[in-house]
Amino acid sequence: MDDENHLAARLRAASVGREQAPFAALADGRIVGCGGLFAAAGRAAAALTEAGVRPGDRVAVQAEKSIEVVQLYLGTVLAGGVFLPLNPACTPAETEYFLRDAEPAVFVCDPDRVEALSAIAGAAGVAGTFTLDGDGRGSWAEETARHSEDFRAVAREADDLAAILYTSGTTGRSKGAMLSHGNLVSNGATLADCWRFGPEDALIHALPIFHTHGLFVAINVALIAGSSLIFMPRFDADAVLAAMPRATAMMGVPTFYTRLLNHPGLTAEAVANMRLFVSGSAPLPAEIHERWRKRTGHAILERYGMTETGMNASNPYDGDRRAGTVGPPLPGVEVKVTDPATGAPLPDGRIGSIEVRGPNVFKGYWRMPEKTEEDLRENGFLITGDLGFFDDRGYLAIAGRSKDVVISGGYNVYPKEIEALIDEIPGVLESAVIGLPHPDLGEGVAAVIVREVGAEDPTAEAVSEALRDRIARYKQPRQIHFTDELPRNAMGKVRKTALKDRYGDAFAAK
Ligand code: MLC
Ligand code: AMP
Repeated sequence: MDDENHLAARLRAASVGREQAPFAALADGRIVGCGGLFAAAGRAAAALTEAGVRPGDRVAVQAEKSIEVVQLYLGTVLAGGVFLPLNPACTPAETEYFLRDAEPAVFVCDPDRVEALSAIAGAAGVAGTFTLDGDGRGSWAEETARHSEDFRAVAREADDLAAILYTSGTTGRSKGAMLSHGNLVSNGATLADCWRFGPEDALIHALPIFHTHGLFVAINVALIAGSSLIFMPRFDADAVLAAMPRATAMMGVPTFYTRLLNHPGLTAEAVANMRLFVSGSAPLPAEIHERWRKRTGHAILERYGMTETGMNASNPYDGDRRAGTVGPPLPGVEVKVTDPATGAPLPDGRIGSIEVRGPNVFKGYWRMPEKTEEDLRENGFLITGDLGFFDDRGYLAIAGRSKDVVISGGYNVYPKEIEALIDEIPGVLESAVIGLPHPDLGEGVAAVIVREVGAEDPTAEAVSEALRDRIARYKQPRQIHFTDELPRNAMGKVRKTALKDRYGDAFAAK
């Protein structure tokens, strides 16, 4: 019945005739079946339509992780809307920007925040604001319960938008990456196939669901393959280990693997039922890969992607999974390494700019044609902002980033955004925000601040206080250093590598 909705048809196909099969085992013991999942999605779609969502309208959701959010995602797809998930850790000011920029028809948020956010949503022109808490309760739940599950999917083609995911930018404002039905179908199907997902699989899902990794890589792959999820509210090493005897696969950021290695319960016996561990969103240190292999007998499969493209490259399911590489390009995806100055392709072994083309590459940035033009070449190649090279076997290795970004526990933090806020604090002359090696998070956010001449304020505490309500917690510097002067190159640009060298072991030393 959703034949004409490109993404919905693909996400539901494996459930047809398997309505009783489990889709998600929840932390409270409830099991949501495939039939129940799509029945709830149908009700959500009907409720969205009644609330005024028309094809192409955005549905913004800023709620704690719950299966109801997954149902709302699917309901949005069925209704022909554009799903717009937001991190619940965002401050009201950050949320206001997203709502004003995306102009959603409907906004669903946590009941605890509705007072602060409904005025903002109203001012941004949102027609309907509803609530949903981490237990699936709230006005949105009441709204959907009134509707029938029999919803005829709205027709949507491969080129139509299915989602907008905001990614911060190296220069100023966050950009909404526009993903089409075709982008999500092609990437989900390719990954399900390459990683051999099928109805026998139970995937440990401990990632947040407002990003590509937890939402599209994990959930779309599971749906397309007819696999089930062991659905956890967040990552907790004890809970993940306890689930492993019932699970066959896990997808995680490197911090998951670092933390599990620090847990005495991680043994070869504990993972005996598991067939696959996937890592991505940040570099997996080769040392972690090696320790994992020794301890469990499994080679973690590392892959590489980004919000704008979904996944681009993956180590093989069969064959050598090489530590420190992200494997060959995925089938149907072209990856090339180019000279950053000229755009000319470089020979294998040379480090250059990573560019990507394929059915997975997004449609551009929402209402920012000039930004789209900067990154997306006319020939369809996206300049990722990552640096890398192909090794002797055609495996891509990520060597660094040309974009100024810190990846902390799998979350991207853009220094520019934080520097601008620090520079506004009285007594601050200038600042530089950098990522330093962090034993748990991969990189930790640190700020280096130059006070105005003669000033003894602000203190580190005062800087933290000034940032507290302005940016999400994960973006806030975990270390603040003061210096007399920032090192600069001949062009006057701050030499962040020099600062990284200077403060390099600051987190390790703690
Ligand atoms: C939480 N905190 C973080 C943080 N996560 N700080 C820095 N970096 C992070 N990643 C803060 C909290 O605000 C809190 O602050 C304190 O740290 C402890 O919070 P917590 O809730 O106990 O943290 P925890 O649950 O342990 O979270 C850590 C984590 C989580 C690594 C498990 O961040 C996580 O699940 N990350 C995954 C991110 C992800 O999915 N990325 C994919 C992006 S898509 P305080 O002060 O209140 O104590 C993408 C494309 C691709 O990149 O290729 O996949
Ligand atoms: P995001 O913009 O949040 O989607 O993050 C995407 C970025 O994460 C990429 O551009 C890379 O910099 C980084 N990334 C994702 N996977 C890997 C990986 N396996 N190794 C290194 N970096 C990665």
